[in-house]
Amino acid sequence: MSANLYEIMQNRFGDKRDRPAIVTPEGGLWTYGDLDDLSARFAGLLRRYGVSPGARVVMQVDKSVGAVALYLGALRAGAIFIPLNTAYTDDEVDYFLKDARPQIFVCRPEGEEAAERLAAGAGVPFLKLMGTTPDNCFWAEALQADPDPDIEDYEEDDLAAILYTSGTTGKPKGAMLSHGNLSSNALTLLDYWAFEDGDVLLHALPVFHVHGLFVALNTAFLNASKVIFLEKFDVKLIRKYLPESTILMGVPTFYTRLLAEEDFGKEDCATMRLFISGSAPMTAQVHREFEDRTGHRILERYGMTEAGMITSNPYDGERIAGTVGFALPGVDVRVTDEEGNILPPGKTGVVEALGPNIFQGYWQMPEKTSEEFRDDGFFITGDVGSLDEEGRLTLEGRAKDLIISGGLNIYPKEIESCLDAVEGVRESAVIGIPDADFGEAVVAVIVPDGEIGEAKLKEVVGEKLARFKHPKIYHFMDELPRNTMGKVQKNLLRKLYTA
Ligand code: MLC
Ligand code: AMP
Repeated sequence: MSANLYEIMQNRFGDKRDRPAIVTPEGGLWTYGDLDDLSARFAGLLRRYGVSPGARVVMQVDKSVGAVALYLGALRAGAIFIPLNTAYTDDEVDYFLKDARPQIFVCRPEGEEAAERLAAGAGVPFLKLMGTTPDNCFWAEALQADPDPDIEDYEEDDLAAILYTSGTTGKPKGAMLSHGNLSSNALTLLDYWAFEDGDVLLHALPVFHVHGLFVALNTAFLNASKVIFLEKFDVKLIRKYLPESTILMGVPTFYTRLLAEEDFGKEDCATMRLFISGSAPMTAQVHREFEDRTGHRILERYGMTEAGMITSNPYDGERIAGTVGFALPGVDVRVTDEEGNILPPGKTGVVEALGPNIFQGYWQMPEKTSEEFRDDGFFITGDVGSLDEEGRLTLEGRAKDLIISGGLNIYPKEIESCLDAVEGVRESAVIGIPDADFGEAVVAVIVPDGEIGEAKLKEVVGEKLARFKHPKIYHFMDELPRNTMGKVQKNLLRKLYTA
């Protein structure tokens, strides 16, 4: 059998084609048969536009069933699917298009003008527009196209997707994920989280990241589950649909926002089997309060763009707040010191992982790739933590300078480079401070060099960087605190501005 993820899915939902695959609050219903048909039409269309195996398909569109079917169509055609956050600015998209060199770029209708310029500049042969309904767009074109049932015959190592992730230095890197990476991880999670017939997934995450696309959708489709598909997280809609669902996957902000509803509690969760949290740390207090209010203990797991899911609290065993659980079956996790020596239980160091889930390297960056792997194949995650005697992992920080806000990664270096280039800024430091809603909030500390005001900084940042990366607060200082090595002491800044 082919290792193409789509073929594995099709084999699992093949005799359940009448089952609902996706339902929407607007009354939309797509069965597994409908989704199979629509993805075959997208596959045919992609092939018609010259998407041969290994060609890239970049998609930057709002969440919709069309977007999901395009993802599945790309898998079928053997394309490398590259979803982009809709918050990315033209500058950011320009970089991704030039780096990925796709055969086709599918974008939102509102972005047509800029997209035409960007696609032309990057030499992208085809630009297509896709909205959130099948009217008058690439989705409509797919509906009129003939279905192409062929599924590219692939090996496990063949690429399925590239997901861009920013870095502590320089430009974003494209993490290459293979069909085997995605299928092994999703099949493991199905088992580990005890998916069962009749499970209904409430889906409110974006579909351009590992969490919403691969963890949530791949597991649901492999289980032939119904997905209640919300355009985005909306606490009212979540409460409306929880009583029809059995599983929710979310970032910690989902849970703090639910808890902020005074009357949220057991009644909302009567049909629920499992609440899963990840992408950012969840505090023990939120864990406790959620359990007190609903009777459900949230299952926290840990993952990464480059690795999919790495560890998880157990389904049946004890779920401990503050730990991210055990290495998933088939995955090895260890903790090492700076030289790469393996540390014993209880000692804190960098978390490393090895397994069929670990990515194939960064797109066209062999040197960056080799920097992040040990000689024996372990991937250096950049997260800091410790294992206990039983093998439970507790994350204690990050070796990388990274802020996680509402489950989205923000690399301070990227914002600092943008701010430092503004006339009137001598230098800047960007830090994350605790935030009740987003977990961490971005704060910029500016050392002026002449006249510079917040308005100008906001204008420049607004042009260059996606909105979620924008500093929520600007502070001005005469000088940044530095240690004897000349390194900015961000811990001091965090203490100062948290206070
Ligand atoms: C939105 N904003 C954010 C933000 N999301 N700012 C910082 N961090 C975020 N995550 C901005 C908006 O642009 C807006 O700006 C303002 O904050 C308020 O927006 P909102 O309406 O309150 O936000 P909302 O649309 O409700 O989104 C919040 C959210 C969303 C938490 C629901 O960000 C979300 O769905 N996050 C999940 C991200 C995710 O999927 N992460 C997984 C990555 S994979 P303004 O200026 O207009 O007011 C991964 C691996 C793993 O990490 O382990 O899973
Ligand atoms: P990304 O690069 O967007 O895939 O984000 C991955 C990062 O999110 C990891 O390297 C961790 O730092 C963080 N992360 C994911 N899950 C958790 C979790 N449960 N607790 C703490 N941090 C997490």
